Amino acid sequence: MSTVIKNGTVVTADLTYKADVKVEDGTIIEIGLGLKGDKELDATGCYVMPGGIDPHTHLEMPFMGTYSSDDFESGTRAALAGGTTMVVDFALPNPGESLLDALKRWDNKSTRANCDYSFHMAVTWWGEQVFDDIKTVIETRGINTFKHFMAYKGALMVNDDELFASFKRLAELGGVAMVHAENGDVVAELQAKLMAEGNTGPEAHAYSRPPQVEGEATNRAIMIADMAGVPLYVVHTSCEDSHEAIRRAKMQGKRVWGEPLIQHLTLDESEYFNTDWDHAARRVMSPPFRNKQHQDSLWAGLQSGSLSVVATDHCAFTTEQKRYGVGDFTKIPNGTGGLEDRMPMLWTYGVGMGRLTPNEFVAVTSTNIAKILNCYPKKGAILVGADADIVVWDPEKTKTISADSQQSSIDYNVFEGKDVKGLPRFTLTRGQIAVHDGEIRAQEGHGDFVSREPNNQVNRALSTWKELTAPRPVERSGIPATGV
Ligand code: DUC
Ligand code: ZN
Ligand code: ZN
Ligand code: ZN
Repeated sequence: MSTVIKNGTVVTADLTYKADVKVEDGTIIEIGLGLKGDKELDATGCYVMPGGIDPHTHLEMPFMGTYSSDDFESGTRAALAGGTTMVVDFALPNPGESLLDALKRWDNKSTRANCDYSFHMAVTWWGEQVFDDIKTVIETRGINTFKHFMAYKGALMVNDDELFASFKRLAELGGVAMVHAENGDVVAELQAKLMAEGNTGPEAHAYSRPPQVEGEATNRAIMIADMAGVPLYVVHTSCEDSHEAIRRAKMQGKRVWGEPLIQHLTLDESEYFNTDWDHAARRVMSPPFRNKQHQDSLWAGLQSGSLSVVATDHCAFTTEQKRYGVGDFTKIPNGTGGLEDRMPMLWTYGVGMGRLTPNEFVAVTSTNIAKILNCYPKKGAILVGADADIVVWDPEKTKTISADSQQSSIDYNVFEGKDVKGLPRFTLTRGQIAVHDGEIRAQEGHGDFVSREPNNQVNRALSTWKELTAPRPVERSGIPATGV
């Protein structure tokens, strides 16, 4: 049974052209004009684009004494509703736990996914077991990206010696290092000080994580990655301080990428000064929302190419869960949602406001990350042979974002009341229609795991520092006698 997407305009990261797209058995089999098929989808007036890839989600994540509320079923349903056809979640080992055991838990949760997915492996502790497991994960589990938390002291955080050890191991095996870059020691001290001074409300969360803690950690991670010779992906780049470090590293020829979130691009710190406690607490995430200058920096980074990918860090907690932190902001579960809204919000505030071209939109929502993850052109492309993960995007379709009509299982939406223009007419996951004009036809369990091989050719940091200073003992003729 073939399906032809007819009369649309194909938009990829580098081309825009009129063509029909023919799909069969989950893949794109033909692109051209006047194609015929068993079934036709009308794309008149629409852009036919690679489905979005959100490389940063936390579905059913055990965190801060609870679990994030969207699981692989509701999370991927929300993704599809907004035109995203692949998510990448983080598998988190407990302290002392083998990476492979942690992955088994994520395998079990993900069987309910409505769209394709992959995992990043988190390195939350260090030891011989982890050293060995990294090789097994890369060679047998189709995972080549490894995340390190430089914050969450006493929980997920790893120290510099552990970072360096892990980065060197990844460099050797063709992996990519990822970091949550915030200085966890400084955050912990600021949190204690704020609490002692009676600053217990959600606004104190933002005071405890200023841009400097992110800028410092980003710089540190870049330098450690350079010494290890590993490429580095900095998740949730929220401010100029971190962006500046990434920009400079790129200029120096280092393979470093930055990932702003749609929340940081479109929501600012004034949300924390709302007098309603719930309103502010629902927006507590790390890093916190920033001021307008930082937002301008992130948009400029997407325009110039110094920032590469727009993600969500989707980690949704209900109002009831957020209230665990009444009287102590450090106990408010960190995280916000965004899976359903990333594409429409970025289109509206990016393309709609003249900040991004449609091609740049495709690059930062899909193609760039598919290349970094090494699953391009299976994903992130409209090409013959690629998976038919396609969004037929209607640039005239509008809605007002509201928790009342969202797929996510939580009781609010941080974008509540925002008007968006640009929404999916159809979302196809491996050729299957999951969304048609707002009607959701997602199929639980349809999602497959996307295996990603290490890319030893591409995944090399470009710094030559190591070769220039390779340790070589200096030969000397006059060696003084020991002793005096
Ligand atoms: N930040 C969040 O806000 N939530 C999940 C983890 C993280 O780093
Ligand atoms: Zn993080
Ligand atoms: Zn995260
Ligand atoms: Zn229709």
